[in-house]
Amino acid sequence: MKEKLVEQAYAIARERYAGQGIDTDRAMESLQAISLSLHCWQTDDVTGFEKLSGALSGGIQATGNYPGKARNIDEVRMDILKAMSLIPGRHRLSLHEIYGDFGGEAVDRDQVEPRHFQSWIDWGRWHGVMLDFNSTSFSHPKSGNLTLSNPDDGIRNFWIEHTKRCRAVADAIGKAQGDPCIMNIWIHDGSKDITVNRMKYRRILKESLDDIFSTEYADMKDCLESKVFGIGLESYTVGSNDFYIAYATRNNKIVTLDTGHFHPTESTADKVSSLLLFSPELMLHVSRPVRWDSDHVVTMNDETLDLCKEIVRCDAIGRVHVGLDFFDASINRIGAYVTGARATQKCLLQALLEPLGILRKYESEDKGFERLALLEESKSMPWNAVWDMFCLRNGVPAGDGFIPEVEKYEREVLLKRQ
Ligand code: RNT
Ligand code: ZN
Repeated sequence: MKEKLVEQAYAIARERYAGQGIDTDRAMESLQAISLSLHCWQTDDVTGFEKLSGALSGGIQATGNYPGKARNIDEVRMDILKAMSLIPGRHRLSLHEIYGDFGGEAVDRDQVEPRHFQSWIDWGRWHGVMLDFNSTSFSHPKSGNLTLSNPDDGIRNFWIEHTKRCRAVADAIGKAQGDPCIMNIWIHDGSKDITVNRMKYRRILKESLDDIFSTEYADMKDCLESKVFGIGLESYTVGSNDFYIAYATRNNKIVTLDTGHFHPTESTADKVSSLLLFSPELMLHVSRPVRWDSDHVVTMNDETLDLCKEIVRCDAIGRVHVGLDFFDASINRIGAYVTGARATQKCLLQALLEPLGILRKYESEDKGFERLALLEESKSMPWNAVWDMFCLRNGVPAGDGFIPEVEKYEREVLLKRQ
């Protein structure tokens, strides 16, 4: 898009927002300060670099066979940097344990050490990318249906050891980057059919977590992610929403809300204020469920908009870690990152441009029609002109200008990977 056009449109938008008491430059500054935590696993359909890596398990699925999937650590890094070059702002990268730099060695999950992430730490420092972390309980011969909640001592202890080591890795990362590494724990544990032992597995999970968290770390933060069900584990999930909310509030841990992990008409946005009243921080996995937790690329839909608006309305930008979590193997994977990340940022920007002062005044005066009407009018305010200006100021393509860039990368890099 022509710079001149962006500037002209922005000048008009700034004036219109000023009429509602909104400073567009300040909104852009706030957006600039929000780092998304980009998930590394869209590059290669959640495969990772383990020597003996098996099929994706744990009730999650990446469907599609689009060419160009990253095959090794260098390709993942290259692809992430390409995606980041088309997303305005500075962003973090969230690694799963299976993306360690194992140098061709077979390093089992209970053997992982900070040194396996040294090259990531160096890479992050070199490129100015902060890292976050995830333990990996799926896609392993010992994954089965139960990991941390497994009554079998051998299997459970294996996963306890894995998760403990992951926390040590996260702490080492956090220390090295001088900023806490946010570590997420999601386990798939559950049951395909009716269980008569709901309490038993949850009690074991509680005890495993108590053991895992018995070490205090200064440079990492723990997050716990629930979900409703996984494929092949439809009847029961040990780590349910209730379980983790109770556990996290009692133990000062952070809850991760994945937007694909609730019943289809349940609002993730509505959960933000409740959690923030009892916990200082919150972690998000922004995703797009289509009929199930399908992990489609995030779009600027009502759910994502509502969620972002809620963060701003709660005045909680600094308390919420915004991670992305989608993996679509049926389209260009770099394009998937750029589209999903930009959609999330567009939602955040619209939230920051909301005329909250006026809306709240209407509400306090019981002016329901006026509140509704202004909310409706806000939808067609020229936020897109502010977005284009934000891109311009960040030196990334405005509008759809990133599409040819992704296509060029596909031609020159991705298609040569066959
Ligand atoms: C799965 C969870 C989890 C994973 C990643 C790979 O349903 O959303 O966050 O997507 O850990
Ligand atoms: Zn998730």
